[in-house]
Amino acid sequence: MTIKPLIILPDPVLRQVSTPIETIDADIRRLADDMLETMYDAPGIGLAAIQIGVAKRMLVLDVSKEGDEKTPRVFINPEIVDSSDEFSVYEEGCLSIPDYYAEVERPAMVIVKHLDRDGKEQIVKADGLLATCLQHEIDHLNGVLFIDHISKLKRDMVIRKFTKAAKTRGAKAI
Ligand code: GNR
Ligand code: NI
Repeated sequence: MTIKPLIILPDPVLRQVSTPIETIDADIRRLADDMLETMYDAPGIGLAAIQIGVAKRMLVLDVSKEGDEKTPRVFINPEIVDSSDEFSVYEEGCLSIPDYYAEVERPAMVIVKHLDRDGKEQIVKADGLLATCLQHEIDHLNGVLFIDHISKLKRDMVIRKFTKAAKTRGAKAI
């Protein structure tokens, strides 16, 4: 397993729309393992493949509480098939936007259809942090970031700050 470097705002890679995974083979399972290792190392509670530069529709997450047993989960080609009319607000962060946090309102409950790492179709009914995290990660698969759900004023401020920081790092493609 390998810890991969994270793609950071404003890298345009984060705006790519990821493509469905056709076959779940050894390469895909290795990608899932690398994503989990990268997520735990960060540390974070979720990671989408595009955050390590792979535009495939896969996410990993572990929303287990600190001290409890680790519960790594892999979602391949996830789809939100239903969501509640009721909303909830969480303070969100993103490994691709380090050290920035903001409140985001999302449906409190979602039903997500996906394939597990064995290629078996699964349906999960999620609420609480799991619902928020799944929606945050599925957004990544569509090139959407949590800052797209906050005010334009705040969003432009964050993008400006990260663009300046990238320039001083000499990062490519900005
Ligand atoms: O580690 C993460 N924490 C988090 C907290 C609240 C809502 C969403 C998240 S996901 C984030 C990791 C990440 O960037 N996933 O894409
Ligand atoms: Ni994120």
